[in-house]
Amino acid sequence: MYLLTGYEPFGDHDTNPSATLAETFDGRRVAGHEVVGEVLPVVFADAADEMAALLDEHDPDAVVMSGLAGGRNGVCLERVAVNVDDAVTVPDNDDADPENERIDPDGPDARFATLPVGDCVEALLDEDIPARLSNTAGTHLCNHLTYTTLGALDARDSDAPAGFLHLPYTPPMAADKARENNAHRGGSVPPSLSIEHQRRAVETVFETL
Ligand code: PCA
Repeated sequence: MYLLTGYEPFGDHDTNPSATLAETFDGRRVAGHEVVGEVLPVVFADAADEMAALLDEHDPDAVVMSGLAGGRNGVCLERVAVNVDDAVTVPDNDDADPENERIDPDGPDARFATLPVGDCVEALLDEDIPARLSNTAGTHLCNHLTYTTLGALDARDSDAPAGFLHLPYTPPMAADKARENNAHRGGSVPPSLSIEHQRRAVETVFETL
């Protein structure tokens, strides 16, 4: 089976497209594989344990993690996760606000996604979905989960490809931001991508595998 994770809302967001996608795909078959979709809490202290439980329960053939990265102008396939937690200015949903902390003091500085990220981007572009390979997943929970999940799969000798998909705002979220930014007075509006394009993006990544 293929595991797809998303996140609950966090920060000043009321929704998170990655949660919608995890719920949408849960129980469906894509590219001949059953998909289990799980919505994870945005809590640094729990992320690795929750993922370890999912890996133990499902022994997935692939792990596609997803999350919101407001401001990105397309779907981003993350190439790398670094050994740093820094919430910058957005504490997690338990109010944890790590600053420049190592995720694993004994771990490598970085781990590379094992998803074929370049092939996935090409497949997304072939579907006319705006996408690119990204060289930073930031230092918030999405990076943390990617780093710890790649380590957990390695420790299990798993050859399941794993990686992280960062998603832009949906159009309603971008409209909310535009209102906050006084767009009617010339303030900015962030980029967005419809949930249907985002859904198709996840499907395309699974099909590429
Ligand atoms: N995005 C955050 C954490 C949860 C989410 O959806 C991130 O990019 O780290």
